[in-house]
Amino acid sequence: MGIVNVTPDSFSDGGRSLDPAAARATALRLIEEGADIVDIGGESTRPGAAEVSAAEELRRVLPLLIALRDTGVPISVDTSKPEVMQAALGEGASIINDVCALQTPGAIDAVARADCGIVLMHMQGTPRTMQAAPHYDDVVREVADFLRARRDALLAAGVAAERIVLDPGFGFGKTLAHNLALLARLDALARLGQPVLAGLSRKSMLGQLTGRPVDERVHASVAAALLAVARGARIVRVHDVAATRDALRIWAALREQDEGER
Ligand code: HH2
Repeated sequence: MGIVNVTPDSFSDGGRSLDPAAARATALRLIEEGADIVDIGGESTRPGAAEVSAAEELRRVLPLLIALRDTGVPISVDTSKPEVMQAALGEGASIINDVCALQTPGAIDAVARADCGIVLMHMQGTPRTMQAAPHYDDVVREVADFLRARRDALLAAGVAAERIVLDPGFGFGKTLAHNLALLARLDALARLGQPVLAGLSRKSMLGQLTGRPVDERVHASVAAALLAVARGARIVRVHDVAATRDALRIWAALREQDEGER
């Protein structure tokens, strides 16, 4: 899943794709590099980011969604607002990616009757407050319990299980230790029975581990994506599609070799 943030303030690529032509060029490059899904975001979720109205989010997201329709690549829209979900689905979005796991009133209704995929992500707190003092007694169990409950709420609303993807929400109300525990035990989330999505690309945990600024975290991001897939992630949300695909190709070739020898 390649990321295009149509925002002035995203932590790694903010401001780069605000212009519609630049956004389209970025998305087409990601598709060319091998993205199977393009995820469009119109509101930054970084800690302390400014809130954006639904009208402004739609003004940012819809033109790019429409411009990418003829590529045939599934488009995901990263939003927590039911109005944006509904409008995006009306314009052909295939997936709704919600960092609030459809907890906003009206969000489940906005997606339930569409035929879209749904990404449910875990976050402790809100983007404004989430990094203040994240606390868990057992982060893996608590994240798994939350995602299971949200999945069950969707099933109860009539959403087919095949439509639901779960995401631990790396960096969303988590310390480095919490993020590492979740990455190490991604298999526990995969055992809930839904595909798992991992979003680690360029995140601050990689900066904490390498000492590198956000624009120098490509290698760390590729390593993290690879490890996430090796531990059960089925979708990786990344800024650097070509580098990630290359790494995954090598991993897949080795896995086939291992299986052939067994
Ligand atoms: N991370 C970000 C945004 N959306 N969605 C899912 N499902 N999983 C994630 O880990 C995730 C997400 C944050 O990264 P980015 O989009 O690069 O930055 P910003 O939120 O500042 O636009």
